[in-house]
Amino acid sequence: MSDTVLSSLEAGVLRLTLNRPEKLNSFNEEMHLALRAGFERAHADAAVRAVLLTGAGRGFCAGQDLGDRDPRKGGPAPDLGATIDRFYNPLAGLIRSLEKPVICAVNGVAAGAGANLALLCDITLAARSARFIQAFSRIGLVPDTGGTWSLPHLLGEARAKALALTAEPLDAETAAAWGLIWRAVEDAALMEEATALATRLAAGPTRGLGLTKRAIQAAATNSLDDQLVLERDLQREAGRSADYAEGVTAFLEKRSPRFEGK
Ligand code: LHQ
Repeated sequence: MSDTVLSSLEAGVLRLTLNRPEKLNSFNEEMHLALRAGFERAHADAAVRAVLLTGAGRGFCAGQDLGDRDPRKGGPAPDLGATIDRFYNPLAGLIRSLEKPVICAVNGVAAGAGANLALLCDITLAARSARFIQAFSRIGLVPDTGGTWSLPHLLGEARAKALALTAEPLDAETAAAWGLIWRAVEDAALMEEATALATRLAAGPTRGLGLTKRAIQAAATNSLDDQLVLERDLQREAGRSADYAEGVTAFLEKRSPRFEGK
């Protein structure tokens, strides 16, 4: 497996670490394929009950590796839509459709597609020194990797447009105060806190958590009536899980539950 993404499984948590630190973990083709393989494993492997995504070195991810497409080398204009079809959109789909919690620990600057990758995860924590930059407008591009969806959904149009049009860096504390991410954490405490959170969720009733993720995501397009019907259907499914029986039994027996994700 490529070392552009480091992968390890511990206590049900699949840790995926973007690992091109000298390029601030910007995406080349190899790193795209390695990250996709990591999320495909998360889908397929029942031993994976949560994913923790982070970056090696001082950055989280600086988006697409711009060195891969040097216009000074000439040739026809690149088809960036094809790159998005091939890499970014399938990655977004894998993260959103994974019915297991995806925690993101933004350890440093997150720019372009790197920023929007972090926003697609389920719970995003960031080191206080981290910055979120919608860098696209600096090079004449449009936010991708779901940015034009995540930003207005999470922030409303006014802040979404200002961030995307100006590409001004947003610090982690403001990102948390605005509701763009879950929490800003002291730099030295980030990985410990993110790992503890991922480990706690991985030991939880992960089928129910996965159904909860599906329900909340569906709310973006559903009416309240549709959502009420969906909640009923998912609750029916959750109610048939072994984890629900264990949760209620443990409550009645006044002990901690032992969930198995079944
Ligand atoms: C990089 C990069 C990088 C290569 C830092 N590439 N080397 C989708 C479809 C297809 C194509 C186009 O793109 C997309 C989606 C996108 O993501 S578009 C947006 C692409 N990303 C950017 O525009 C961000 C570019 N990077 C930056 O603006 C800065 O590096 C930031 C603000 C992230 C960090 O600034 P600094 O902390 O000052 O670090 P630095 O600029 O000195 O970078 C450190 C090294 O990393 C440096 O290499 P060097 O050899 O000089 O030490 C950079 O060249 C390299 N690097 N980002 N995207």
